[in-house]
Amino acid sequence: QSVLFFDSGVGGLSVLEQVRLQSPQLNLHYLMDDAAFPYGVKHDDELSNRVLTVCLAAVNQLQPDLLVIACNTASTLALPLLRQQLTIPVVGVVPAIKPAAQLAGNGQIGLLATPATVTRLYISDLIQDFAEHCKVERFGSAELVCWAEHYLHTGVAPDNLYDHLNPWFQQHPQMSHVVLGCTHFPLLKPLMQQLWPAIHWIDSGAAIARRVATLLTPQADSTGQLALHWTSDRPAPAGASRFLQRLGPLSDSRPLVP
Ligand code: DGN
Repeated sequence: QSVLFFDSGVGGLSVLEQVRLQSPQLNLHYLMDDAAFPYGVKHDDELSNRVLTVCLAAVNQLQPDLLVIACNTASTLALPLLRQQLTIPVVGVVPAIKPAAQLAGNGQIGLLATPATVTRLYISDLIQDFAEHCKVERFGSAELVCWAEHYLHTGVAPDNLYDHLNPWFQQHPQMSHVVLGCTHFPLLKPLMQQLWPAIHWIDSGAAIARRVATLLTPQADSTGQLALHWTSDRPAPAGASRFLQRLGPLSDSRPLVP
């Protein structure tokens, strides 16, 4: 049985990694829409159309049993539309505000996501439903997405990250838990933990892996293949290839034209 993971760039790899750890026998396809990267600054209509077009084409070509939209920006916008159009189950990633609010009690939590995600109505609803008892500070960053992309290629200077985020932490010294509401950001977690050791960082990767495990049961003799696809006419994305090859050999690596 196979799962297709979808994101604009390398971010969804943070979710794929958790699924691989939990269900090593599943066959995993990773698709990055690098031709339309980044998603976090696009208008809603343009983004919904793009996500729908690419996902329908990819499901048609790869025939997965399950689609994981491993992108908060796309999930908080296009999940209902995708579920209408597809017959396979679609799992989305939304910021882990509920668990963070449970852990923080009456305290203060931060939401770090793309500029598009932090302004979504979906987020206000999540906060109203699950985090009314605590204060939620939002920070939308397109820069962090780009740094996460670079992180897999060349590394990132910790100073850049520090200068970008530290004013926010200084403004909100009570903030104890920060939700990584963009799948790119857990890739930077080792660096963030070093820079702000007192903060608890919370993402949705492990929860998505548990959800996937409840929906699919891999065949006992499956070896768990890994494949990489991208939508541009550029060569195979080096950072994503390296990341996946740490998890196992790649059985397939080729562009997918929507
Ligand atoms: N990884 C995406 C997310 O979780 O929102 C953001 C990607 C982007 O293109 N900005």
